[in-house]
Amino acid sequence: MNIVDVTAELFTYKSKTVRDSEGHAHPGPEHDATQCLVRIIADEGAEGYCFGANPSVVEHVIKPAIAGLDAFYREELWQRLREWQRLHLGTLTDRVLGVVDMALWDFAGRSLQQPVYTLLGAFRDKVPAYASTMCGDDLEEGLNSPEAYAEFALACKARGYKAFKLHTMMPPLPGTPDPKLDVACCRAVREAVGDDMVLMLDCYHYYNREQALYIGKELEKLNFYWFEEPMAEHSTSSYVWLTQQLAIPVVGPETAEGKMFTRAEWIVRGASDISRAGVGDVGGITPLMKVAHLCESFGVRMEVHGGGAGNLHALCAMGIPGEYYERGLLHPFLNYEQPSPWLNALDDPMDDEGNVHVSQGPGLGQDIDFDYIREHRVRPT
Ligand code: XYH
Ligand code: MG
Repeated sequence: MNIVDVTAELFTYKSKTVRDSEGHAHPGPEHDATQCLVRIIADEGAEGYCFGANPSVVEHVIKPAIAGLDAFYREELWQRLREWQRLHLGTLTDRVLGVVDMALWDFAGRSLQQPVYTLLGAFRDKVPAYASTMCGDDLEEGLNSPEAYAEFALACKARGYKAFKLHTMMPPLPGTPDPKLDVACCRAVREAVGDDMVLMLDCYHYYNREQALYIGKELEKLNFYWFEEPMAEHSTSSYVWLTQQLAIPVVGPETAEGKMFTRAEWIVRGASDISRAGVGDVGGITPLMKVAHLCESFGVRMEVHGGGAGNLHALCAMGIPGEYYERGLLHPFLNYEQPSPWLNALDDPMDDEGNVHVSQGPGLGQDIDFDYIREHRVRPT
């Protein structure tokens, strides 16, 4: 089935999530936002979908690169786009590449009437989730103190989560970054939820080695399960040093560019105990499975970064499981159980036991509200 068109439909929706100057998400006033539906269309009418990217990169980079090629040849298409990234890095980011790759997986599943995780080679159909908080804030009643984190952790435990990851308070918040405040939040959560809840910390990303070591040692006293991204991930040697100093598993890289190549180097150098990757970091399901198989070959665990249908399908096809599904980002002010306006159902429904169930629908299994998208489409001027 040859690709005859790749389209990008931009549409508006109401959002209550805002970004701070560093790009971290927080609850905020309702405002107009846009989302993009990428559609891959083949010559026999079959289609595949994924949300993200933007009309310009689809029109000027993606479509010229893959139109006319066989939509089932995902490895050929992914390698071709990966090579195009070298001189299109400003537009063809790994996040955009991921959207195209996931649309191709969705295409295959819809064409064959199979969920993507079964095409990958199913291993399980549900995954334990951890509650992944938004970064801290200074909102009244928000995630603004150690006590607030403790209260929110109790609410997540009551919802059914068996694990809870703090993203703590960090710049541009006044008085941050503060290693002692990070530790105080972690201690308050541990004291509130007791010893049986699995806890992780994902703190400010640019501490120095001394600060990271201090936090890591305190987390060991609190029996935290992993310690994530405390320093700049471009300093691999700092992570090698930290990983050698700590008993608590160090997790990474999450945001360091370089796809499975970077993950391979981190494993060989012992820069972390648990590897990390998500469809947005490495360019889709295709490379995420390459990372999973790389980790399996080295006996290294890999935790998947971020939620969403693509990450969930990959998690359901891993022989060495990424242990958890990152469900979030959560905040006391936001109702995560409410699907996005363009979906009729959540991609990641969670039962009372804290397990997220992958869709049995074809492809990525997203229950897309095409009427909503049509009614809210941004007309090209
Ligand atoms: O730092 O705001 C951020 C990222 O968006 C972060 O929360 C990311 O999801 C993450 O670190 N997950 O583990
Ligand atoms: Mg992280």
